[in-house]
Amino acid sequence: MILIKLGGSVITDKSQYRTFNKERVARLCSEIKESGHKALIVHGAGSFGHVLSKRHGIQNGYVSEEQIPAVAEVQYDVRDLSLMVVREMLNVGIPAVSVPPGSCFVLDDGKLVASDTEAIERLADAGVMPVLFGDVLMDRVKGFGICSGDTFMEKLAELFDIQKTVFVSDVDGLFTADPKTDGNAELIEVVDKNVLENIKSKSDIDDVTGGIRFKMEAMLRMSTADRDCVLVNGTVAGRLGALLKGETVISTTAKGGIK
Ligand code: IP8
Repeated sequence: MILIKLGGSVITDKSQYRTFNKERVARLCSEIKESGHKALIVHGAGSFGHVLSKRHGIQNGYVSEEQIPAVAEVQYDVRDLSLMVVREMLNVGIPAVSVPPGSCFVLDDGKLVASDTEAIERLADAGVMPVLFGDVLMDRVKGFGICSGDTFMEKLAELFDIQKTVFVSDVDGLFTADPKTDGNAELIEVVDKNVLENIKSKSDIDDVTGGIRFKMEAMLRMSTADRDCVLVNGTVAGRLGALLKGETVISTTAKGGIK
């Protein structure tokens, strides 16, 4: 089984509150279906989650009563988004169900507590793919907080037998610098422990490099000796499908784990 995160930047317009990219999601679902792989899908929140969460400081936990209606609004919005994603999956013949993490799990001082995963496991075993997403979760210490889809990727990779994890984003992969502003930026095709060490040991680490290091670490954490983690651009038609079919595409692959 392949574990795929459809990033919020791909499935929504992140700059416009609640803007769903229906055509793109439909295309990505077709590419997944046509690959013939069984896929477990997680998706990001994009402009359905980040705009209001930021405005009301949801990620900081409870500060004032004023945040409570926003907690409900954000949960409504990401559920709405998830149903739209699942509709596109159903349309191409992938049996899937949206599983709102905020209704199943809690946080403990920002850390995910997902002790009861039986429903998710039984759904997947039956072939009805559970779709998790970045959501607002109640927090035992802070009242509430945000749990990113990336955290659920890590959880699902522990629970299921996953051959490959794929992050579908709006960039071609990880670069040595920001390709939008630096003409010398080069695509990093393969990331392993040594590449990470190399980046870490650079004395002139700037913000961009720091960002790359953080992403590399996250991707390496998701990779193991026998499971790669790939970052691929989902805005380019056919690229995810080609990757899933085993073709070589423009992307960054993390290999070998972090330890
Ligand atoms: O887009 C964030 O999830 P992500 C969830 O996967 C919210 O990082 C509610 C902002």
